[in-house]
Amino acid sequence: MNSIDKKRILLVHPLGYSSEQAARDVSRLANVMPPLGLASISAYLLENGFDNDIVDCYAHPDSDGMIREYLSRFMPGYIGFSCTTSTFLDGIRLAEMAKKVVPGIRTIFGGVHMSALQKELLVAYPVIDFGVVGEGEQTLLELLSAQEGACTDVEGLVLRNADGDPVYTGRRKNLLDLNELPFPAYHKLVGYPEVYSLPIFNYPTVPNGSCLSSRGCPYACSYCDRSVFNRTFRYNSADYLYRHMAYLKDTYNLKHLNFYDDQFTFNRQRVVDFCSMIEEKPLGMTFNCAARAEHLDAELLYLMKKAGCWMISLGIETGDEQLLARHRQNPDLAMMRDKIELIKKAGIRVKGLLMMGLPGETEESIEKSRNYVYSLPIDDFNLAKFTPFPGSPIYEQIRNGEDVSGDFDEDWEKMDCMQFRFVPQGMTQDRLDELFIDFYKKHFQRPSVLWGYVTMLWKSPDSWYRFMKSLTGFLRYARAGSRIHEDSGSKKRTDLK
Ligand code: B12
Repeated sequence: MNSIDKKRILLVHPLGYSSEQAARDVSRLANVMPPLGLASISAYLLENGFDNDIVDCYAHPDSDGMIREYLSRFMPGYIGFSCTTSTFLDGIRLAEMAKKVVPGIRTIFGGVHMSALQKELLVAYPVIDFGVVGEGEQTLLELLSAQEGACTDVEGLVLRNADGDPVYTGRRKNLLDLNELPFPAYHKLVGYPEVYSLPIFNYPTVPNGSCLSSRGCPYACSYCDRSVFNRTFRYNSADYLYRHMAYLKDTYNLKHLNFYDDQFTFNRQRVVDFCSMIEEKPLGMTFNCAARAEHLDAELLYLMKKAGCWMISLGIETGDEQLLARHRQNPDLAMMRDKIELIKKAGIRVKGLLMMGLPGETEESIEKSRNYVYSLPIDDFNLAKFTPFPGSPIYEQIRNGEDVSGDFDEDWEKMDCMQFRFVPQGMTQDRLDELFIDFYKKHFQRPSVLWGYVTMLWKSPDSWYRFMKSLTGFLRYARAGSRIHEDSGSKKRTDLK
């Protein structure tokens, strides 16, 4: 039998539920994005002499066999999991499976859920050997390079001491210069770019992809988990960003990119420089990004449009200003409207990002929100079901009893923003579901909106093709509302302690 290869790690992005459910999951039908955090770690480890591969179960739902086979064949010394809250328990299941296939393998968990709950997870789940808090590149490299027993020197790590109690070595003091990172190891993502797809009606052309050019966000909204990057903002230079785009164009022929940065335009000068580079040496690509309204102005938007900006997503959250004031800084809906109009004037599409069911939400606030959204010249919106995620300020307040404005059913596997796990006082889950469906239904019944989707026939023909292919899934979701995951038989957090 082979011996364990301590210079190799398998990196896994768990699916979060069964592969049969994946076929019915409307969010998967609409959008499959590569795990860019893992791809970045992979590239960094390769550059530093550690062999690794990635299994993305989200893109390849039936991956258990693939993981087993890899483990038996290569006997890696480590297996790493990247988990959000909803995928964490699936990661645990896979970690248990890995320990059976390779008994000496060490399991490492990273990503938002581990960064938020840290030691608590090592207490509850003995199968986890190490947790990585915050950014993974340096911490993982140091962990894999450390001599047995010398891991307590590695910053950003949760591990067990000699008595078996979890200890946390604390946040990393010196973070990476993002301009020194190699580009993510896209070649380690099996089927890239074809198996990945941006949300329907969110892109003009194929092949397309997603990309990151910064990390973090300095704001502190109540609902947002900031435990990986804290309230920092670090970014790739305009030059790095240009080279990254050019690389994706030359290597994979990508024609459009979606930047998933929290705040693409936070550093204005960087975007100005990037736009002039594109103007000087066009790449023939378009792009989308997300921004905060405060960080947009007419001149910048004009430059962005010239550089190929196709759509900007804005976090509107709710159209009830009082409710907004309770959850984020600068709750100015008039300013939001002005900025949306500026974006439209520049010839760029606008997508609004909204939430329903925040603490303090009522029938009246939902009505206000709907009226506000329908009155805006936006092209598209996404309405998420508010979920208090570990690591977000509101989660802490609910957990320690400071916020008692609703009932929270903390069932990790179901915390995917597709179901109301938090029900504000005075409301019921059924009523929230009705109002949620109604919000979308009335939107789609408006002639201007329907016309907008018709124009997508020539603005984004591939979207229509995918939409028609997945129509039965979407209709099932529309009929069943949030119930699509209700049969997952998942365990509640409280059952697991
Ligand atoms: C892009 C994105 C998506 C994409 C794809 C996600 C993906 N495949 O990775 C899409 C749109 C599909 C998506 C879906 C969802 N998302 Co999302 N998404 C993001 C977003 C904006 C960027 C993720 C990213 O690439 N970050 C950049 C990389 C560099 O960071 P990273 O992934 O955290 O990885 C670093 C570290 O965490 C660590 N690390 C990560 N994994 C590992 C593994 C190991 C072994 C180690 C050592 C280290 C390590 O090292 C990495 C590099 O430094 C984040 C917000 C954010 N800014 O991070 C939200 C975020 C991750 N999403 C969130 C949520 C809620 C969701 C959904 C549930 C919502 C929904 N219904 O759409 C689903 C769940 C999907 C799933 N299967 O988990 C929350 C997660 C909260 C939580 N506790 O679960 C976040 C944090 C947003 C927020 N602030 O609320 N998402």
